[in-house]
Amino acid sequence: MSTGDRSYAAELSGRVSGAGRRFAVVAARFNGNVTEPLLQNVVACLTEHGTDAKAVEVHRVPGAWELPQACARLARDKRHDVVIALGCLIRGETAHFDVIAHEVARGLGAVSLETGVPVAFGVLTTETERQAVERADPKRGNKGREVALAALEMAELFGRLNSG
Ligand code: RBF
Repeated sequence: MSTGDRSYAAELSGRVSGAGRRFAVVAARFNGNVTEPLLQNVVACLTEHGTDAKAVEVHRVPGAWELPQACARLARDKRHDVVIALGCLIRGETAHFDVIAHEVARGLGAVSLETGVPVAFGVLTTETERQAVERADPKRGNKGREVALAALEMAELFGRLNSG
């Protein structure tokens, strides 16, 4: 596994089921050469694990800054088991990188805690574009697959907890 021992992907892959689950995916258009492969691999992983393709709702926002806003709107509706946020911030190219990255992470966490709907965090923060492209690449970092597996696990956990 290219993501190393710290990753949960190998443990979860093929062992979590998306059957009957509903997901919303919000992808930032900014750095689309990174976020589009992330999106494709999220959708592929969800459907490979039994999620109906029609139960995966995809939305796009201009940039990472808008992710918490759109995720909050979707999570409040309570129509999805998990909301998945996808974006890419590159330090070398982004003025105020630390401020934006921190605010996006804080905002997405707040959405989940305030709505009770899990939000999966698929926002890459890298030093260079090359690192970001590598992490999104299905043959290398495959972070899209990783975030989808986290979403599947959280859907199962909350499904169990919500049904008492
Ligand atoms: N959005 C991203 O998703 N990734 C970025 O690296 C990024 N860098 C930005 C750098 C600057 C200086 C500005 C002004 C915006 C950037 N954005 C980026 C877009 C941001 O998330 C948002 O879409 C816009 O600021 C409009 O609200």
